Amino acid sequence: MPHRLLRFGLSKKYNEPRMFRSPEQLKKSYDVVIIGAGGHGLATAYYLARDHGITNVAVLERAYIGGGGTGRNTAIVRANYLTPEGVAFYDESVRLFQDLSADFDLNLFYSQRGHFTLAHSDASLRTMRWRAEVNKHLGVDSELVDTAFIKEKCPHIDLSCGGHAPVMGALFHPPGAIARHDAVAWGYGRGADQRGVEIHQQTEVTGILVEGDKVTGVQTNRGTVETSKVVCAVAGYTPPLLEMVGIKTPLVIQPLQACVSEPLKPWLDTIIVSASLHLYVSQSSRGELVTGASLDPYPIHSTRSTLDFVEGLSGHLLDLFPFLGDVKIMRQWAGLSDVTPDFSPIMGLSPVEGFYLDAGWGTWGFKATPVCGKTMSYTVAENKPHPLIEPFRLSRFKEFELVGEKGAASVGH
Ligand code: PYC
Repeated sequence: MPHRLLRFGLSKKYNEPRMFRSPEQLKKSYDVVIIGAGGHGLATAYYLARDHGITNVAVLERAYIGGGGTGRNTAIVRANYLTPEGVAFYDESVRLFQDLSADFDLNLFYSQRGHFTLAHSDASLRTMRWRAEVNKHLGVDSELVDTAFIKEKCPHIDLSCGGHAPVMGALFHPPGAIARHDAVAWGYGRGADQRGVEIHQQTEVTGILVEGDKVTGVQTNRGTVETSKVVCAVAGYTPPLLEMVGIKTPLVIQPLQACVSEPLKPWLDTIIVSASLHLYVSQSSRGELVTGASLDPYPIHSTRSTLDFVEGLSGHLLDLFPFLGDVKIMRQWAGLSDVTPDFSPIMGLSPVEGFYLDAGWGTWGFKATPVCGKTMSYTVAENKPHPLIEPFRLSRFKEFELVGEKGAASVGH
């Protein structure tokens, strides 16, 4: 149990300290400026300070900590990807997640549940078998399971799926987990702050200064700072920042919607995903069903959620769990996903010296948070790509070296 709980929960002597400071002014210069105080930006700052001793770092956030993709996802953690590059990368993330509550001394409600990706057709069974084999080859625990096994682990499921798309089997990934997403950002933020990193909220980047082809500073609505290293970690807000430095990428921004139900008594221990039904669902530690669907099928910069989405999603949820008919949806929202053509991220160095990219997260930014922090901090400190992210370099698009990961998407986007 985190010691803080005992110290601050049981004694009047201690006031709970603030998670991080809010410095009043920007300094004249920083060794590194990170744009975006979501999980990725804060994790990069944390590991820069903790592992590389680089603490003269500012994290700039136009709104508030964790208010973008970090607070808008469905908090699923897994490593059962399709490509060897993706499996190795997300496996490291799962490993880091497993120790994070202890690292932070903060309860992230990390809960290992087991992750089922249901197959409703021969074609999808074939993909699940393929993923299971790649996973096992790389030491990741995944296997193809039959319907009896699914029913044993998730007794409430209707495997006939309303009679129109019977479940034929599944990819089962025991390490699949959920976590409290906001707390991940707070933990990284607090840890970075404690090591001297400055977090500046409500600080919008309005320009990036480049001389020759080198970064020299950042302009903000609160003044200009000098720096020779800038990390761009803003997910759905990436394209306007890239325009400031003249970098072109094939990113497209699409909304991804999700919702939660009213709290229910615990009944769903596992994470259930169906690509054919465009659905993923888990039950949080508060009892809410946390569920979502595919990307909205059009590029638009909006975080509004729609009635269409809840209607479609509820129909599919009822196909698998018909007894949920009277359950109320309490909240719904959308996040902005920066989607690449091969569904792998864009990470590492860029054509502008000192400008580092952490982008292209599409629908799996949350689960990559710790490994992004680890690999981006290494890349910035050493000015060379960490081996785990080398395949995700921007130049792969012109080199025709794509890392096709779409087959590992939870749902059919
Ligand atoms: O890839 O696990 C996933 C996921 C869930 C929600 C969005 N993506």
